[in-house]
Amino acid sequence: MAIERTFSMIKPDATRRNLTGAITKMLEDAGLSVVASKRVWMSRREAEGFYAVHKERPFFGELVDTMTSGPTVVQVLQGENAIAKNREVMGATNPESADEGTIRKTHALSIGENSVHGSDAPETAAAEIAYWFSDTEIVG
Ligand code: RTP
Ligand code: MG
Repeated sequence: MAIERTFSMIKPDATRRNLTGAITKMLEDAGLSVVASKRVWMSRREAEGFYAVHKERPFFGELVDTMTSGPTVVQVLQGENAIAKNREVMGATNPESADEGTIRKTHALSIGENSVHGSDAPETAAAEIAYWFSDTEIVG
């Protein structure tokens, strides 16, 4: 199986509750390695650009408000099948539907404050990594 990289975020609802370490441990315990990591307080412009694909959705304004409400930890994760594995560990978007043992079931507050983000495909992973990191910031 191929070694992949994916982009992950620990969202403001989670950094605010001091869950950066607990969530990172769940990712690492699943076999994913953190090969880049930094804490950012994103501007509205950065959040709108990152989530541009959702700009016509009714929840877009709320999403940007939430993502600019505090610090986010942006990370690049590396491992076998990293994109799918990360999404498995994250659990469903709505924590009420997420499986037991997933990050969202364990820690998320609501569909909006759902603690983590993870890329959904190789193309989005590459674009999202490049949005937040330069090549020299990623150390595999
Ligand atoms: P993500 O992109 O954050 O990893 O999560 P996802 O694929 O499971 O969810 P997606 O459909 O891409 O939506 C992106 C984020 O928007 C927020 N959202 N709010 N209020 C709502 O109905 C609603 N729907 C989505 C969530 O925080 C979701 O993670
Ligand atoms: Mg998504």
